[in-house]
Amino acid sequence: MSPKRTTPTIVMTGTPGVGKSTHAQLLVQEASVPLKHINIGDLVKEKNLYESYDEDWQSYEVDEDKLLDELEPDASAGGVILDWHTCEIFPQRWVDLVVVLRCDHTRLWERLEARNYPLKKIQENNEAEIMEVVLDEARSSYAKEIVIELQSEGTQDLESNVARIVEWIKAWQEDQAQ
Ligand code: DAT
Repeated sequence: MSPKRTTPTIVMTGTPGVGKSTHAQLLVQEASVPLKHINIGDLVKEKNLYESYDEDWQSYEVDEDKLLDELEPDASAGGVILDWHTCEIFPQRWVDLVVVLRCDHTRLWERLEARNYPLKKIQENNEAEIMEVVLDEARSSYAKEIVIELQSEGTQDLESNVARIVEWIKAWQEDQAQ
């Protein structure tokens, strides 16, 4: 049996550029419990949790075993937001909520252009968003009750999404306390 957490582990996922980090940062500020935001991309670079780097795609080939070992203590204890563009790697026993952020693909294209991504990387991500790749992955990896899909077009969405997650955390904690 998994240990009982007193604060949840939340996976914040979605195609690059949908707003995961922006949501996670605001959630850390707004939540009534302490939450640690773990940006997996940054962690992978910081702790050398990769096997190689692809110049063409400007992306790291992650060493998944090393990454999971690194995350285990925090993620199993709870009180963390795991922010990454993929989610199926995280074991179900860690995860209390999966938030899949979505964004209109033309808006996403602009956000990724602003990051100076190579064109093929913008195209690949744009297509992935249209095809709902991350949403499908979340739905096939976790119980459907814990997967929520939220739009992330602008600041109104951001604020209402974060408020909704804050309320979800309170309800989750009440449930756990029973
Ligand atoms: P991700 O972490 O999913 O790669 P991000 O949080 O870095 O994405 O956001 C990419 C850019 O888009 C950044 O400039 C903030 C902006 N953005 C994303 N979602 C937004 C939202 N709901 N409201 C306003 N800006 C948003």
